[in-house]
Amino acid sequence: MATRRFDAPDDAVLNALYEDLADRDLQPLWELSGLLTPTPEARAVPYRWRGKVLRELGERAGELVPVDRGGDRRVLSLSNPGLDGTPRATATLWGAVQYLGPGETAPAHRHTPAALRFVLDGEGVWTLVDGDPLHMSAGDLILTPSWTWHEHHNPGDTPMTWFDALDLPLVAALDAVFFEPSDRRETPSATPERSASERRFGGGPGLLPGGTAAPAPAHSPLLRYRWADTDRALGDQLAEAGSEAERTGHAHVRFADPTNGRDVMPTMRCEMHRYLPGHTAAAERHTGSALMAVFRGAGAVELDGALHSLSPGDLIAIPSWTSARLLADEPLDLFSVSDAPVLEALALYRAETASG
Ligand code: 1HN
Repeated sequence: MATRRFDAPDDAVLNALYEDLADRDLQPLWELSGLLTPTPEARAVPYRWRGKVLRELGERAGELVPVDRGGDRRVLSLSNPGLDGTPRATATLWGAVQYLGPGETAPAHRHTPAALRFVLDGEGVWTLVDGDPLHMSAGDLILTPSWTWHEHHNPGDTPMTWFDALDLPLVAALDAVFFEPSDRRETPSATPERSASERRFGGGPGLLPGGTAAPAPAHSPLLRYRWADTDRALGDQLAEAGSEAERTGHAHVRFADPTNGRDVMPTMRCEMHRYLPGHTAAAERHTGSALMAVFRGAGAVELDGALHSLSPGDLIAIPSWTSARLLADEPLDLFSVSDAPVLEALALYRAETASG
């Protein structure tokens, strides 16, 4: 096909076109660059927040700032240095530490962004999810899915700090944030050792309630995943002669909806990893971003070639397409949360393992 030929236009005439385009809120694509990058170019940077610093600053906030300021939560939000001072850990994930002192309550509210808590240390706080009291103890994962009422109570005499992750930046980008505070102010009257959600859906391996199933929610009906179970699953993988975990020194589990094996919530995948010293798991990169929380052990993570040492309580942001490799000096237990279910649902998930 013949291509039309153009005489070089007069600068003034061309500039007039550009001004008219701008006046009418239009932009010529031929003047735009950097839109279609060969590979993802995340603005968030790979980053580590030190557990020791997070704990100390949480305690100071606990002494100085009442829990009712700022959405009824005493939360220190991770602000990725690549994201212009916004309180986002990555483009899609919010990460934070929350501090609740003895006798304090963070009152009930609900919002469309989904949240989860991973307990790094201590115990004693009860989170009520739609009124169901869930005890929080070290190594537990607690879900507060989208639009569920949730509140935190610390009836004990020791403060508690935990890791919060939310899909808030993603939900905000989709302009789908709704929030509602509750005017109910009650302390739980009974706190059974096992929550209602565990009594129904955590009855034992492979056991689900019989009868006609109620309409399935979009999230896991099991709201607490206990450390004793996670720990046993990781240990069993490593102990099984000839298993991939035993051969590589890297065990991992994915927290799943027990009724269908899907991720715990539509927007977030949760996993627990155990790396043994000398493990042979390769560096990996994938689309979508992740946050990691160091539960126990010591080692380092290499993110796009830069080494960050790891100690308990450290939080790490891994932006999309960042190459990550773990090194363990002693058995290293890492919790991770990512937006992988979103990338998978949209057929945008890609992963690469470094060779050699
Ligand atoms: C929130 O509701 C909680 O309920 C924690 O514990 C962190 C960060 C941003 C927005 C809402 C909670 C949060 C949050």
